[in-house]
Amino acid sequence: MYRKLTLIVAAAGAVAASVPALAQGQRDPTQMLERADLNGDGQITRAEHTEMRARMFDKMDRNQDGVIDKEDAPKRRMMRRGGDKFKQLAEHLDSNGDGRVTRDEVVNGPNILFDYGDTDRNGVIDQDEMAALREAAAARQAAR
Ligand SMILES: [Ca+2]
Ligand SMILES: [Ca+2]
Ligand SMILES: [Ca+2]
Repeated sequence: MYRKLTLIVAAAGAVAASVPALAQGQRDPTQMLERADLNGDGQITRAEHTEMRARMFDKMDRNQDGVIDKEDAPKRRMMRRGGDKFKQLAEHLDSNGDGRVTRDEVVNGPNILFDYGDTDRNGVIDQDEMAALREAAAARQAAR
């Protein structure tokens, strides 16, 4: 019984990990970073992080015109929660606040999370740095 439950929990975790951060509305930034480890070597390079942001942009830019704006938002009556999350993320990404998020803004914009995590500034977030980030995120959650 217990064993079975553990299996189900593990399976649910695997599914959650494959769902894009946007759909999940993930609040823990380290999970977003972990997903950026595209070659699965446990380290996130700046290139991998940039690639992840490009993929995220392409997912959000539904009509593929190179700009995320309200036309790309999910239809409200279809997925209300998804729409709100889309708005939040779009606002967060819109660095100059003009209501439009260009691909350039997302892919080449300031990399605050990466810079914050890469404490020794070598262009790679290694497992130690990731662990430190995770601890910081957990501490923030606990303080809430
Ligand atoms: Ca990697
Ligand atoms: Ca668009
Ligand atoms: Ca580093």
